Order: sequence, then C-alpha cells, then structure tokens
Amino acid sequence: MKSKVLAGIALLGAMTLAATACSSGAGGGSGEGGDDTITVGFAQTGSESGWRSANTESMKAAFSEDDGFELIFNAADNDPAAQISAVRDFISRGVDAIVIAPIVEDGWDDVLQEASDAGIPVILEDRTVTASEDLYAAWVGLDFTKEGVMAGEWAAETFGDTPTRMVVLEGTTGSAPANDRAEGFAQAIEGTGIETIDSQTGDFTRDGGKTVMEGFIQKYGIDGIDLLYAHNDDMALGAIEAIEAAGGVPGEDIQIVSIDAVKDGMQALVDGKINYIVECNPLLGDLAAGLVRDVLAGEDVEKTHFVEDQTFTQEQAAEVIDSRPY
Ligand code: GYE
Repeated sequence: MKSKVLAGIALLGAMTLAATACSSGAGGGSGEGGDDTITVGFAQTGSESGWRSANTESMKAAFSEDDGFELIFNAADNDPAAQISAVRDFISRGVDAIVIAPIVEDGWDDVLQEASDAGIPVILEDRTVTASEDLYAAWVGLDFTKEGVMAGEWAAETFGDTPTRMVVLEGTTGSAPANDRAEGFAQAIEGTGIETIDSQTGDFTRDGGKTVMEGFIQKYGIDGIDLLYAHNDDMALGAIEAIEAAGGVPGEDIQIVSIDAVKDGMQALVDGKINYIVECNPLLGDLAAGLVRDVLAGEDVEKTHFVEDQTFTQEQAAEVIDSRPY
C-alpha cells in the first residue's frame, strides 16, 4: 500500500520534471539522468549459484532506468574485503542509497557507520549482519533458520530413530544462511538417529560441492553415507556428480535434502536424485526497490521484512516445475 502511494508520487514528480524539461526547450540534454533519478549502489556477493543469478536479475529488473533508478552494480566474487571496498566506493561517489547482500555476517560496523555519517541509507537484502540495527534502514530476505528447520523436519520424519550417517555441505563460512541453516537443522533432528559424521564448506558453489563430496566418498565410501544435507541446490548438484562418478545412485544410496528450489535443483528432485527441497525465494528486487523509495521519502519502515518459503517433495516439484520463474 505505502509503496504504491509513493510510486504514484514519484510518477507525478517524473511528469513534472518531464514537463519542465520540455518547456525549457532545446539542450536540456540530461537524458535519463534527471534530478529525480535515484542512484543506488548495489553490493552483490558474487555469482556463486543459480539462486544468486536469479537474485541479481530480479534486482536489476527492479532498479531499472524505466523505474527511475540508476543502478551501480558490483559483484564481489565472494570476497568480503572486496565487498566492503565496493561499499566505500559507493559512499565516496555520493550515491542516494546503498543496497548490500552481505557475504558474511561480521565486520560491517565500520563501513555502515561511514555510510550513516555520510547520510546515505543502507538497505540489506538477502543475508543479515551482526552489526547494530541502528546502522541500516531495513532488511528484506528469508528466514534461514526456518529453512534449516524445515529441511531437518523432513530428515527427522524420514529417518526417525534409524541410525543414519549424515554429511553436510555448508554454505560460505561466516554467512548468515550457512550459520542459520546449520542451527535450524540441528534443532529439528535432535533426539533422532541422525549423526553428523562430517561437515565442510562447499562455498555455495557446484564445484565446491563436488570437490568436498568426492572427499567424503573417499573417506567413508558410498556405503558409509546415508544422507546428505546441502545448504543449497548447487552444492547438492555438484555432490550428485561426485556420487554418480563413484558409481553410486544419488537419491537412493545417499538421500539428499537441499535448499533453494532453483530450476536445476527442482529438475534433480523430479528425477529422483534429490529427495526434498526447501525453497529460498530469490525474487527480492521489487521489495528492495520499494524499501529504497520509502526510506528516501522519509517514511517509517519496518526494520525486517521476511518473505515466505515453501517446501517440495518429488511429486510437488513435478507439478510446479514448469510454472516457476527461476
Ligand atoms: O541459498 C545460495 C546463495 O544467501 C540465501 O546464497 C542466499 C544463499 C542461497 O549462494 O544459493
């Protein structure tokens, strides 16, 4: 509601500006970069996964020129120091607002304080930080702990008291989704027969998942592993390659539960190579752009904005796979 009203106001503003530009006759020449253009610096994590590609696309579509934005996009290739430098660069360029998808949770206090001192509001999307809430205007994203709980509940129901040897492919070390998905899953499997025999980071990438899974298979053998919990689909997809290369049948010899529900992951679920997927919705662009507009308009916005996720069995995935936008 609020953002709709604001969009109306912005549109009126744009029309006024267009009218002024016309009446000033030739040579206005400022093109799309008129005064009402909102310049936003977006510090993306990198391009580690299918989820990330869908998120970047959603952000670029929402922060488009047609919608009155000039987006300065930076992808930090999963390097926290490079991401902080990108934010410092946005501050020195004097952007109107900064949006960050923080690679890791810690280490944000100084640069967020610098943005605040420069009077530039920061909106976080996707991942969270440990810095004080006072240092950013709002956050929009998913409940990663709940995602872990939902994945763990499936594992608890599937394996119950049966002694089960589980390996875990963790997301990027120090990232909010890796921390929270581990915690939520652990809560949900407490008291079951599931034992974590190994857990290592695959950095949310397909290659990382493949390499780490190869190591697990070498150490425990296909027969020594019953269950894989992958913090995202891409790592599960890499692990599937490793299991197949070692002569195993993913989804049968080793059951797999993962998080994201991107196209390739859903296809593997339909094919029976993954057994269960918890969704993580990457389409956060419109919500982030709405928050930027509201904050710049001086609106009071809620600090945290959770987007709902769902879960998919193999049958459910088969029903929806063709209609999903990512
Ligand atoms: O699950 C993973 C991506 O932060 C929620 O990052 C995001 C995670 C997502 O690389 O695929």
